[in-house]
Amino acid sequence: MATDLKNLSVFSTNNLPDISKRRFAIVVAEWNTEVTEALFEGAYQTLLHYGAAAENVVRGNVPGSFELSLGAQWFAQRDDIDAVIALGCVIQGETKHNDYINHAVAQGLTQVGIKTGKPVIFGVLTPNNQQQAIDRAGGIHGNKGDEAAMTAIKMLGLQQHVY
Ligand code: DLZ
Repeated sequence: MATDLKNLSVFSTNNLPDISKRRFAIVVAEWNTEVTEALFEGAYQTLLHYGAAAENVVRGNVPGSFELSLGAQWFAQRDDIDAVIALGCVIQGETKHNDYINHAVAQGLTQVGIKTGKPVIFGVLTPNNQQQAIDRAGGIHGNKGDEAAMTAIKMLGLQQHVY
């Protein structure tokens, strides 16, 4: 028997919240800047497109993706920041460094979100090569920076619904 949804309080992420007064931090890794700058541009323009005020978006660079977690934490701890978007690109090399960095930053960002109770978005590309990265930073597979910003907006909507 199908569940009767009429009396259920359902939050759909199709209902985007008003973000005109919300404050965002975008943390950007400086490795593979051709890619991370495109991710930043996508994230920033998406926030503006959906109503964020330019003065409510701050940016902080970190040396590499491994440093995204701490950079994200410093912003997320600020009372005046509602959501953090972390952007990086870790390209697979001859060694396993990428695995270590990817796992560390995924876990680190997860912890920052849980610890601060704020949306902390994983906008890190983990491609096998440069072309795969370019394809996902404004290329044939879209721009994952846009998606990261949309995810932040949707999580703020859910947070508003829950609280
Ligand atoms: C060391 C390193 C390497 C080899 N590759 C990348 C990469 O592809 N993408 C990236 O964002 N960062 C890389 N890094 C730097 C590390 O993230 C980190 O900055 C250093 O290990 C110092 O902690």
